[in-house]
Amino acid sequence: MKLNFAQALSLESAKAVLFGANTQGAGVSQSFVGQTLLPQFDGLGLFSADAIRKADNESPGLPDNLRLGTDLFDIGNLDLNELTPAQSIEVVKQTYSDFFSQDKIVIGLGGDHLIKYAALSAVSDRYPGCGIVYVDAHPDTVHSEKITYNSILSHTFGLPGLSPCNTTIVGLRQLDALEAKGLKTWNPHVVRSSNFPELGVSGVFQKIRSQLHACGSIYLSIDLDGIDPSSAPAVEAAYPGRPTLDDMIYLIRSISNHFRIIGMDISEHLPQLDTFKLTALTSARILKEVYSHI
Ligand SMILES: [Mn+2]
Repeated sequence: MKLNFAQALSLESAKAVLFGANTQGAGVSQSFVGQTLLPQFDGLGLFSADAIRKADNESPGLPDNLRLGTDLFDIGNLDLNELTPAQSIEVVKQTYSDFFSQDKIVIGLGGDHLIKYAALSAVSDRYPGCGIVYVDAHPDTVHSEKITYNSILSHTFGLPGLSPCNTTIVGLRQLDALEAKGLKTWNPHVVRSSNFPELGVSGVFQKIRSQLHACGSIYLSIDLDGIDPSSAPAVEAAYPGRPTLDDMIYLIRSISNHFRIIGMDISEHLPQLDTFKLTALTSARILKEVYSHI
């Protein structure tokens, strides 16, 4: 399946490229919602990227600046069947690396948290010193040898080109003791969910801008549970708070005005829970907004 909005005539001529990667293997949280759904994922053979494309194709809409999708090319889904988690990470990393080396903006739709580590590994190689805006209700800072949903940033901070001082976690609102310990150890920048009513979304952007002032480029990594469940309910570990979709649109526009967004990923969409397709539509809107500013 392809996203109808993506209308570039060829990959070569496109400025931005979109792909799906249904990575699986980062584990599931204490809610166990994902654990009960995973076998159905396999049974349906459903890429969550396809659920996002399908929702947007059925209910299309332009980004705020009305830009058409003529510079966006959709290559479809990567074939990760039968691959181990480590092999999947390598294939996704290589995909990001190949397109980065062609100077394209790279947009990957997961899949679970493994897509984040794969993408960030490629960012580290190609864009050392790049800033990371990491939208997530959780810090993912647990120390663990294995690459799991709650240890992604700990592993990311071990990559040579990326660092906590160039990273902002946006929307933080749910931490257990282990995550809190890891957060204290690594000490990345944070914008809490509760900062949104305190600062307003423009104040939140100013905070991000000053936190990441040393970075020219920004990579945007979105765990959908970081978005307000009113905009993105179909996730395993939903927890109330901000940013909303409109907050995200404002932040994307502001970040694009002051930095260069080099790519993004969106992960953790559970189509089986997406009764009204709000989460899919939110995901599609976010990727179109990012694209619209390149
Ligand atoms: Mn999360």
